[in-house]
Amino acid sequence: MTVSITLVQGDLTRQRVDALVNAANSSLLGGGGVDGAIHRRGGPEILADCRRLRASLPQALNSVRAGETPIGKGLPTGRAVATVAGKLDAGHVIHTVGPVWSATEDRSELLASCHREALRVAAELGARTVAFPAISTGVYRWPLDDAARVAVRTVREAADPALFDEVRFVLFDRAAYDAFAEALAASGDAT
Ligand code: AR6
Repeated sequence: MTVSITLVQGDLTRQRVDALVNAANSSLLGGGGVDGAIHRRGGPEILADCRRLRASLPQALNSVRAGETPIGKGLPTGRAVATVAGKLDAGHVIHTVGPVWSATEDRSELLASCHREALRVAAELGARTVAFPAISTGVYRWPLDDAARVAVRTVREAADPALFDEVRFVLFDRAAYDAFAEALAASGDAT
């Protein structure tokens, strides 16, 4: 049994789910893309909670892992933390920091880690429906097809169907939707 993975073309900030995943940056203070949209629609409560979290990041993360950005410089790439969801139709926002695409270095393990960590935090919160954007495929320039393969494979491997009813990828445009649809079909064939 694998978790139910669904695809929607649309706006992540309009989803009614237990938890929404934000493609944030290490500062946790907002930015463009889906991050900007979440803060705009969700209102100032989310940013206030992000500021509180920033101030307590070592405790919030429990531990720092070898090789990670030292705490004090924000949330390390590949990790995830949860805040309130403000005015959004969601129970929580889980902020994760995707890797910037590199043509010379394979950072796919960090992209996979974003999905695993977001799911781990969601499970801790008891969130059974979780919506993800296509992390790293905007400002961070990760090619859609490859990002889709990593995201779908990781969710299939990491999401325990006993803990989650649905993991939804919310894709902003047709190209992103098609890339995820292809990755999902291919991963289904493989299992
Ligand atoms: N709903 C769903 N998907 C969206 C939405 C939306 N409302 N808006 C954009 N996307 P990006 P990244 C798609 O740039 O690449 C921010 O400034 C978008 O088309 O949001 O991980 C942060 O603060 C793309 O497919 O995130 C960081 O600094 C995907 O969401 C940086 O960008 C991700 O694009 C993170 O870059």
